[in-house]
Amino acid sequence: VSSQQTTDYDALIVGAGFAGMYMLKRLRDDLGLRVRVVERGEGVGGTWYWNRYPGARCDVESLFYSYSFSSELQQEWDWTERYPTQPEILRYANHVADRFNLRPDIAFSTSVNSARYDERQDRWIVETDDGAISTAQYLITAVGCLSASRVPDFEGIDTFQGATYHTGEWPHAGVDFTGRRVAVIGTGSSAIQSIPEIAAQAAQLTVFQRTPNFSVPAVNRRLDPAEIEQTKADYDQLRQEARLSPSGVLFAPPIGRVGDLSTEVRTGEMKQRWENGGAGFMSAFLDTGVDIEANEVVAEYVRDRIREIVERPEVAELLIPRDHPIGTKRICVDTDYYATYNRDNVKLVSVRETPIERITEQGVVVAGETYEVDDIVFATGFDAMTGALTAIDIHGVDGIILRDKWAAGPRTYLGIATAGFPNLFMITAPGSPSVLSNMIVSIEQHVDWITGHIAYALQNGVTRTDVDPTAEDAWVDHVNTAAHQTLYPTAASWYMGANIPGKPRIFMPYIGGVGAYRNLCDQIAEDGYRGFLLGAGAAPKTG
Ligand code: NA7
Repeated sequence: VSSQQTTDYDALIVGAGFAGMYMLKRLRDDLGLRVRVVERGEGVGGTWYWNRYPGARCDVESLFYSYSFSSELQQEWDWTERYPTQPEILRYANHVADRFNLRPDIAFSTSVNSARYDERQDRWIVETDDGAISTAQYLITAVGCLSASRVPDFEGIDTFQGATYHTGEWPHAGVDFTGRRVAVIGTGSSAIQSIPEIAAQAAQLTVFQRTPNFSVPAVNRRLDPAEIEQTKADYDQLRQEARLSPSGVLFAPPIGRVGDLSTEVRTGEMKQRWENGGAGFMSAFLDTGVDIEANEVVAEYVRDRIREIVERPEVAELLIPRDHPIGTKRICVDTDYYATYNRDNVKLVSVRETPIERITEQGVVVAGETYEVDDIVFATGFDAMTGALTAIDIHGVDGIILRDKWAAGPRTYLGIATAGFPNLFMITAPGSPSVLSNMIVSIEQHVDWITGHIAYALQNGVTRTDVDPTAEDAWVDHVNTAAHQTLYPTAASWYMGANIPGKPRIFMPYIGGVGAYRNLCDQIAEDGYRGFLLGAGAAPKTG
């Protein structure tokens, strides 16, 4: 450290996606702090910067998958489609960066290698991959929940002669699959969005499916100007309702418990929601997430639609999900996914009983048979929620490293802070409801709350804020108890860490809902940040 020129900040933020950008704005413009953002990409946008695969689109409606903090911003921006495409969301992120003059405070193409808490100074010492060292009183991670992309270590993967892609690290120039034989491995949300588009272009598409997923139609469309105008007129109220809702999205409310409703009423409700499109299908009934029989009624409705859409019965049977209750893996929202299997150039290979053996120069080997392809698309997901955090060497007090502290599963207080790592705030960490919600609603809540916490510390001479381990234990228990009152932990999902071999199986997000969570966080703030150990001592270094 001594030989290096160091730069001192009040706060250093990791990541310039929607969380990092808004965090920068609040700390810089509202608290007047000296803030630096470090971003590994060449531009802003986070998830929407990296995930440029064909068909990439948000599953939350555009009018609500957007910031609410600025009335001018939400009034002046015009979304074009019900569900925004990746390019449109990225344009929006860039617009926000320009409009609020965020770029001068972001170091692009730079990654954080390590962060070490200096207990004498109550400051973080942060080392980036350009060799620079910075110090900051506060370290705030805005690294995203699905940002550490993962390709399984298939044997022979390096011998493949064709091109390989991961959906989460898609080339910026795009990929032209015209005339090519393409393999897609995986059938999660990214695969379900890209498969119809790749199939329309490629000579031949082979999909390797381990676990079938439930998907509902998006029923995407151009937005009607009158609809945009109406929403804009009502924005203040609608945003507030979204903030206090369970998921940050304004779905039509459930009509009752499955068991209390006649078959006719249930089917009518599901049909209407299916035809309307989107994830609101999952909110038809009160008990789908907690009662397996109720869940089966909804699951069976979707299975029937798959049987209806897919012409070849043996293919339909392979596509029908039976391994997990519907909704316990994030529901996929698609455009023509199931119908794509009616195309002559699309083949579905189940790798459930016979896993992918290896990859050779020519292609993918399953049950002794080689599927020859020119390109392989890995739609194999992410080391979700913890991967991007544990990739950084974060050293807290007494030499503890975050990765080691979380070896048996992540532990946080409110999904925002973790004991032994003072002055570290994590936006949408495990233990927060974020990934079960409209991300932007959760991000704004976290950022506002962290801003309030830092303002409180500044006003009260607090230089060090750590989590009381007792409060953390209680929160971890609460998150766990809440999850186990539902069907969610029964699925081998990335919420459970189940997609990464060896990762502890713990339900990571908080299932209590964003509205209830917000109220709880507000109450904790009002109680003087109950559950935090607030200390004064070391003198602030900047100023
Ligand atoms: P997901 O949802 O984690 O999907 C990854 C897919 O890759 C899933 O179908 C996996 O099957 C499959 N996979 C992973 N490893 C293998 C191996 N070894 N062999 C075969 N198949 C494999 O990631 P996405 O990018 O699609 O979506 C992530 C989130 O982004 C999504 O939930 C939305 O919130 C947005 P598995 O189910 O594990 O058997």
